[in-house]
Amino acid sequence: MIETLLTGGTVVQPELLLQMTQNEAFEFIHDDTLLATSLWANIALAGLAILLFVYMGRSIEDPRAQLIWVATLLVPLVSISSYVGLTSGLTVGFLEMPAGHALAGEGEIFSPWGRYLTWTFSTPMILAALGLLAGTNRAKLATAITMDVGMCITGLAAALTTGSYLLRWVFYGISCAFFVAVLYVLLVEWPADAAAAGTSEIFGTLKVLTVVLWLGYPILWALGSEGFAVLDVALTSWGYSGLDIFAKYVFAFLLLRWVAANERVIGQTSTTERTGASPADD
Ligand code: RET
Repeated sequence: MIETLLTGGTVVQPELLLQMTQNEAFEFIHDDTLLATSLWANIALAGLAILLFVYMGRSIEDPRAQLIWVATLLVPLVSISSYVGLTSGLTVGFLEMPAGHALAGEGEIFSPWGRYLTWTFSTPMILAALGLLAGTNRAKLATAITMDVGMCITGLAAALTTGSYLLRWVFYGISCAFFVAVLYVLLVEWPADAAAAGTSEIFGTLKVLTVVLWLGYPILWALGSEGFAVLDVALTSWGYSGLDIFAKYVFAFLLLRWVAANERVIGQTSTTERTGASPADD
C-alpha cells in the first residue's frame, strides 16, 4: 500500500490520502489502551444514556416537550454511532502534517475526523433542545443551528487541511467566528426568551454548563495533536471524551429530568407561542 504514484512529475504517496486500511486503523487504536478506552467508555455511556432517556421520557405527552425529548435522545444516539465509527477505524485517518506544525515530518498522525463530522449532527440537537426549552422563535433557532453547523464543518476542514499550516489555523479562526454567533444566541438572546417562557432557572443552569464545556473544545483542539500538539493523541482523545460525557450525557440527563417533571410549563410555552403573546412568536 505504500507504493508511490508518479503523476506528471509529482510524487504522490497514497497513504497521504487517508488510505490506511480500516484494519490497520483498528489495530492502531486497540494497540493503545488509553486511546481505545477513551472511545469504548463513550460507547458504553451512550448506550446506558439511550436506555435511561427512553425510560425517562416514556410518559411525556405534550408535543413540545416530546420534541425536546426526541432532540435530547438523539444526542446519545448520534454519539454511539460516532464512537462506533471511530473505534472501528471507519471514520479515522492518518495525515502528514504540513511544515510548521509541531508534528511535521513525524510521519502519519492519527486524525479522528469522524468526531468533527458527527458534531454536525449532535450539537444541533443540543441547541434545538435548549432553544425549545427557552421558547425561542424559528429565526433564532435557525441562526444558532446554522452557525453551529458552520462551526463543525470548518472545524473538520481545519483538522483535514494538510496543504498549509497557516490555512489550518485560518479554518480554525473561521470556526471560532461561527462559534461566537452561537455563544451570542446562548448568552444574550435565549436567556431573555427563557425568562418570558418561565424556564429561566433550568435554562440558566444548562446555559452555563453548555458555554463552559463547549469552550473546552476549541481549547483542546489548539492544545491537542491537531493543533500545537502539547497533548498526545490519546490524551487529546480522552479530553474530548471527558468533555462529551458532561456536554452530552450529564447535560441531557438534567434537561430531560426537568422536562419530565415540568411538562406543563413547556406546554404553556407552546400555547403562548400560538397566541402570539410571547417573544417565541415568529
Ligand atoms: C473546534 C475547532 C475549531 C474551533 C472551534 C471548535 C469548536 C467545537 C465545539 C464542539 C462541541 C462539541 C460538542 C459535541 C457533542 O456532541 C471544531 C474544536 C470553535 C464547540 C458539544
